Order: sequence, then structure tokens, then C-alpha cells
Amino acid sequence: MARVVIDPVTRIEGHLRIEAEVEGHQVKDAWSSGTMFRGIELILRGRDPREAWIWAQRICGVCTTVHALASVRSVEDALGIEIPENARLVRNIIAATQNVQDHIIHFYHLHALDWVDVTAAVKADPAKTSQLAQSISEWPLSSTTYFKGIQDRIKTLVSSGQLSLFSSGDWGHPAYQLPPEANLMAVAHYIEALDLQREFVRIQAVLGGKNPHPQTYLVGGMASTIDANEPGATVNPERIDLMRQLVKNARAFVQQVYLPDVLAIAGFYRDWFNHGEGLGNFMAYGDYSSAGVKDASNFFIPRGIILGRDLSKVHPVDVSNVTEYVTHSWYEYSGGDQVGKHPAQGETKPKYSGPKPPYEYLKTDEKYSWLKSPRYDNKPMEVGPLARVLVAYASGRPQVKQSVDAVLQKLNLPPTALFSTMGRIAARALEADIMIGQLEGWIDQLHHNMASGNVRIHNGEKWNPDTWPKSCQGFGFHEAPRGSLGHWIEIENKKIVNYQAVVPSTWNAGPRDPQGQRGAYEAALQGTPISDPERPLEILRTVHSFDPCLACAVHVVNANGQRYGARPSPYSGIAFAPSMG
Ligand code: NFE
Ligand code: MG
Repeated sequence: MARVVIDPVTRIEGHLRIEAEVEGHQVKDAWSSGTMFRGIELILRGRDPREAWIWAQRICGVCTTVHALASVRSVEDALGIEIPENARLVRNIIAATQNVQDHIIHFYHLHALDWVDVTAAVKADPAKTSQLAQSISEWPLSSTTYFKGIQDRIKTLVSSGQLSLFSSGDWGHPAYQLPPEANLMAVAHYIEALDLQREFVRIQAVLGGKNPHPQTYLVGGMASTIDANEPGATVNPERIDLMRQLVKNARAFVQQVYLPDVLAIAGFYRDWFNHGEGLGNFMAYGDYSSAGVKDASNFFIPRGIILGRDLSKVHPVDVSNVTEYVTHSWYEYSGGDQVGKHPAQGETKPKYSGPKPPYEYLKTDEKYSWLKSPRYDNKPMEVGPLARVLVAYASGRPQVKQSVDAVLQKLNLPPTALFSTMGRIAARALEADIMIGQLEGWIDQLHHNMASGNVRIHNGEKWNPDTWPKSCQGFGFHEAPRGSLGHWIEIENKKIVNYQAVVPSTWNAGPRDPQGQRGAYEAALQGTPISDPERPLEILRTVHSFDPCLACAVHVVNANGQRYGARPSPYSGIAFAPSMG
């Protein structure tokens, strides 16, 4: 039995370490560890709840904005504030834009190179690449000359010996199975996606002033202005046109490039519908309301739980069943480390007890992560695009059923194939397509409201803290790109006394609980085939399929700037770890 360590895992946000026991070319067991402490929840204590979102939004620079939304919602829940329709629409548009942009970046820039061998693209025949591209899509950038131009750029990179952003990949690894032409096509789309995502996210600059981290949130609504006759308004006819155009371009890209690429890659890697299954429990808080966040029945993304891979039943979600354990996490709880605490009573008391660097392995039978272990009704849950798509599918949502069935039919696979590494990738692409279709509708509604003079966007009734109860608690949620996000706030004497965020990547990347139940990454890695233990590319495939964000998951480097656990990597992929968190 060999222990394989990947630290840091790259092409993610934040600091993740995976230890895996490999025997007979298969992962027997795995441990997921967040290796950096952060402490935004502590920074929030004692502050005015109306400014919590500004701080909370900085939990992450990748799923930018999602923590602002969950935060304002937690305060609105605590104070009983209803927001105007326009605020709901603007929030939906910002969030859906984030979701789609995040999914595109994830597939092309963070994940594709686990499947696409950039260096093999130099062997492709540009004419055959053109044929391949035209056989799967109408996308216009598909001529022989176009692909030849891309190939010449890659050849220049490869022959210079400096692969730039493609350096230190596992090029030539036996697990790469695409023909050279598919590699060339995918590299071309990797480059196109860089431009596309940058353009598309201008919607956030329109509605939020900037990206990342839009600045127009307010407890009670938004600070964006709507005025059909005002060139300086956030929303005016010109801005509506711009947003529509940006959505149209992105929609074409998602439908003619992203989805066909996912289908093509899935077709070459059918095996990966059999690997990376994981827990079989899935949860979605649901989101994107058409009538307020209190009643989940109006959510565009439905709420629900699927247990034990049973798609015949969708269980309700009651957030009072959420707890977090620290049995295997570098924290201590008053009352002992074996008990679970509901986030409303949650504590953030860091206590590192792992090995002093440099070290070889973590003490995985003790505490081994800065992430806590969230559980629902004491069960581990997978969250994210796959969970959302499965909940919607099992709930019988027609559009989702139709899209999922079409993909399964094309690939000749049963629904159970979705419980896999490739299932996560397919679900994310389907979700991007579904979300972008919905975006147009929300922009239309905003346009309609503007045209009919309905411009109210903020409810200021409870703005004055003198109107607040002496103490209150609230829960704010969002379906962030990586899954169900919850913020719990406790307000006393107009100040925050406790704040807890339980985020998607904590659900997925968290360690074992006191019962020894694995987190979602840990469970998904069991049984992963490993062709070369020195280069465990296959582990990255499954871990990356969750789109890890450890910055979110462990919500400020400690005061000494000390990093626990990080050491020179015995194995890492491509260095792309923007430390914006
Ligand atoms: Ni930093 Fe995030 C998302 C949140 S974490 S990326 O999506 O919340 O998983
Ligand atoms: Mg937390």
C-alpha cells in the first residue's frame, strides 16, 4: 500500500491537500484536508449587521458575490424584511451570471486539462479538427485555417520549452485518451473561453459596479438605480440592451461550444461515468425565487434531498437538521469535540494539533483539516450542480428532465450514470445552459418594470437600528456555483454576536465525522483507478469534478502569516491558484 500526497492541489481556489492510499492501481481510501486557517466569521463579530455582506463577500474571489447575497439574506431573515421585486430580479441576474461564468471557467480553465493533453494538439491535422468541430456544432470558428493558427501558437510554445500557463502538466500521461484533433479543438475553446467569460461578467459591472465583488448590495434590497430616462442610472434602456447582448453571446457559446465539448469529451471518457460516485446523498437548498425566499415552492432551482441514490423520492430540507462536527478538524468546541453543533450555536475556536512542518503525512486518524464536517441529520451530503440537477430531475421539473434525458440518450446511458465524476461535469454544463435561458427572462422583467415606472428597489423600513428587536437570529442561503451555501447570524444590541458560514466546499471537501463517515471528496475517491502512482492524474479528475474552493470552505491567514501543513508539492498540476480569497 502506497500513500500518495497531492499538496497543493492546483487549478482550484484555496489550499487543499489530498492523501490517498493506493493499492493495485486503485485508491483504497482517501483524506481531504484544508491546509490554511481563515477567520472571516471572527472578523464579523461586533460589527453592524448592515455591513456584514461587505466583509463576508471577501470570503472568496472565485464564487465572488455569493457570500454578499447569503449575508444580506441572513440579516433580512433576522429582521423580517421583504425586498422589492426589482431587488430580487437584480440579485437573480447577478447570481445567475456568476453561476454561468463560474461553470465556464471551471470546465475550460480549471478542469479541461485533466482530460485534454495540450502537447498532443501539435500532432493534430487541422483539416480533420475542422471536420470534427463542424460535426458536433454550428459554432463559426471552425475552419482549417483557424485551427492551424491555434496549433501554430501551441507549437511555438512547446518548441520554446516554456509552456507558460500550460507548464508542469502531466502531458503524455497514459490516462489521456482524446485523439489529437479533439485536443486541438479543446485548446482552441480554452482560449476562446478566456475572452468570453471576461466579456459576459460585465453584467456584474453593470448591475454591481464591479467584478469581482459587486458593490450594490444593501440589506433590504439593492443600491442599483432604475430609470428609463437617466443615462447615469444602473438600469436604463442602453444597459438593458448591453446585458441582453452579453447574455446572447454567452448563450451561443454555452450551446455551441461548452455543451458539445462536454458531450464530446464524455464520449471519449465513458469509463468516467463509472468512477467517482461518492456519497449518493445530495442536497440543494434551492434558489432563484419568483416571489420571495420564504416559500421554496416558487424557486427556479428546487429545494430537496436525495438519499442513497434513490431518484424516486425527494425529501424535504429542514435547515434545523444541519450540524457541524470538529472531531477531525483543527478546532475545539465547548462541550467536547464529538458533538455536532447547529450553525446558529456554532463556534470558531481554532486549535492546530497537526504535525509541525516539514512533515510527511497528516495524522489522519486524529484531526487533519481546517474544514469542519457539516452533516444533515447526521448524514454527509454532496452539494453542487449535480445535486441540483438530480433534485430537479427527481422533482419532475420538465426542462431539467428534458435536458438530462437528451444527454443520457445521446450517450446511451442510464440516469444512474450521473452518480459519477463525468456526471458532475455534465450536470454543470446542463445547469449553465438552463440558467442562461432563465437570465433572459429576468432581464425582460426588469425591462418591463422600468418601462412601466415600477422602479422601487430598496425597502428601508428597518434601516434604522432603533426599530430592531434587542436580539434576533437569521438564516441566509444561496445556491452558489459549488452548491448550497448557508449564513447564520445572531444580532444583539444592534451588533453581530455570532456569524457562521457553512459553505458548499465545506460540505464536499470536509473530513470524516465522529462516526467515521467520509466527506464527499473522500467517498468519491474510493476505487479511483491509478495508472501511475507517481502521477495520480485520476485523483485530480475526481477532485476537480467538484470544482473545489477551499478559500470559501475555511472562511485571513493568521497574524504571523504562518501556513500550516503546506510544503513543497511532491505532485502538482498546473499552477493556477489565484489567491483572491
Ligand atoms: Ni469560493 Fe463558493 C461557491 C461558496 S465554496 S467558491 O460556489 O460559497 O464552495
Ligand atoms: Mg464556517
